[in-house]
Amino acid sequence: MATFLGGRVEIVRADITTLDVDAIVNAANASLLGGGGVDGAIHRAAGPRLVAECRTLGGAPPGEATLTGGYDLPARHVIHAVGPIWRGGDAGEDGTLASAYRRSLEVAAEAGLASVVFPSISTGVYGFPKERAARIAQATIRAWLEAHELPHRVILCAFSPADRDLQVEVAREILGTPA
Ligand code: AR6
Repeated sequence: MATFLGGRVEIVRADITTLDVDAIVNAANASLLGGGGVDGAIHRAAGPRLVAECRTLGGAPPGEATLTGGYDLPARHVIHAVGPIWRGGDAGEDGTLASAYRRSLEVAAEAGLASVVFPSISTGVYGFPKERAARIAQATIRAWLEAHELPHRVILCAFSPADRDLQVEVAREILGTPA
């Protein structure tokens, strides 16, 4: 585990569905009705009551984030963030990805949540380049934390050791040296 920004940001390698926090962020699609990747894993672990709640939401556009319960997950809530599909980089993907992180943090703060975990949104099925995504994620989180008290703790959850090393490398470059 690496921590930085005064201990408010951590980088861990884990299956996000196992983490006991106030909210895990889901890399959802615009239907908010589930899919593959981390979305599929979260829905499997949360049980059928999650998709039942999601059906009441009516979907969300890319860059948005929506709060639901966590049901059978150890996490109390799920924040469903819709990232951009990578189309080569000239279709506003960077701004949409930053918005997905920022809106997730806004939703968490509005709900009074202290601890939030993010997967690397859009870097799987949606094809966003991983290093570029890590820079956007970390810069957006830093800017948010500089201006807001909540959440107290933000965790970047990498699914593979290589993804974890990449996040630590990016943190070293742009945010100062992680412990
Ligand atoms: N824990 C943590 N991270 C994970 C896990 C897990 N259990 N499983 C995968 N990842 P992706 P996207 C990582 O494809 O690119 C779905 O079908 C994975 O290694 O899950 O935003 C949705 O319904 C990668 O780094 O999401 C959408 O249609 C990251 O999570 C679409 O995929 C994101 O990969 C969204 O695509």
